[in-house]
Amino acid sequence: QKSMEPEAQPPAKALEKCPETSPLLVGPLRVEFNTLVNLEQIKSENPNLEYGGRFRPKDCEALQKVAIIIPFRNRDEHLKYWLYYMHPILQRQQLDYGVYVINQDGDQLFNRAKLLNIGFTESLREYDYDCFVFSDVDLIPIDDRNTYKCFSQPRHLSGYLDKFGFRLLHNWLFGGISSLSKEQYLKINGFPNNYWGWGGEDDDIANRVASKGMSISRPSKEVGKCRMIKHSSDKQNEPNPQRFHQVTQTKETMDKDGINSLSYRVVKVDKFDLFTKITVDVGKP
Ligand code: BGN
Repeated sequence: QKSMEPEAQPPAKALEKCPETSPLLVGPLRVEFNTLVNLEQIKSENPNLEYGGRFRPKDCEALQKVAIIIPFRNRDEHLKYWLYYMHPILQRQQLDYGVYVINQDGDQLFNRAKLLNIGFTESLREYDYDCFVFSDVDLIPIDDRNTYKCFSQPRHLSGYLDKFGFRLLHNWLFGGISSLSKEQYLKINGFPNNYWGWGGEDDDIANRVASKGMSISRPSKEVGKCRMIKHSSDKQNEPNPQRFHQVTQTKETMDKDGINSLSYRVVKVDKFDLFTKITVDVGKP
């Protein structure tokens, strides 16, 4: 029999898990890059963010802890659009997330996949993330049902780009935005570290996924459309002439080149309101 006496305050109840599908989603979005956005405006429109670009839903326990990794160099204008569009979307998706901009120091050839490996490692030093979304800075989904989380197979979130007439170029395309759980990422020994310049590294990752018996999942075309910010090609990110050969060697190289061979130097960590920026020396070819 329960006593009628007033009881001592019970300890704070653990939050219930968030639902499988967030009730906050709105579907198709208007995305354009003609109106300039500024950081103060983005900050005031996202009052629930925590320092360093972190967020977790306050009414329920997020289903996944997601580190969003953005390889970066000299694209501040693009990053503002990314933050402007993505923070509201990610909050509606009820994710426990953090945004990590991995900034390649110096002016050597760009190395996207190595920056992604660094993002994996550095984000895990901060928090026990279980899912990693790797996103180029110039890509925005135009439907918030395209959830930035992990699935039972590695996922390609940007299969239907405006740049390609919203058509999937081919079935093993894996560039742009992708997600892998910690387990999936470790199973393929992370990403290659030796693709310097543009192209091929995503094909290598797709080869790794296939060679470990996994497949690439995607949202439907209705949900999976994305827009890319138009830009001229970057200096020091010219197409890598070795990529055609490199992608034929994945099976031989993947066990010795990846997260198990990653070396770099952190130059600087900046915690901003909307993101964490980690500037790194990735070395040179
Ligand atoms: C492919 C590139 C990818 C890029 C897509 C879309 C190569 C290697 C060929 C063996 N791959 O052709 O890296 O994501 O185009 O732009 O060039």
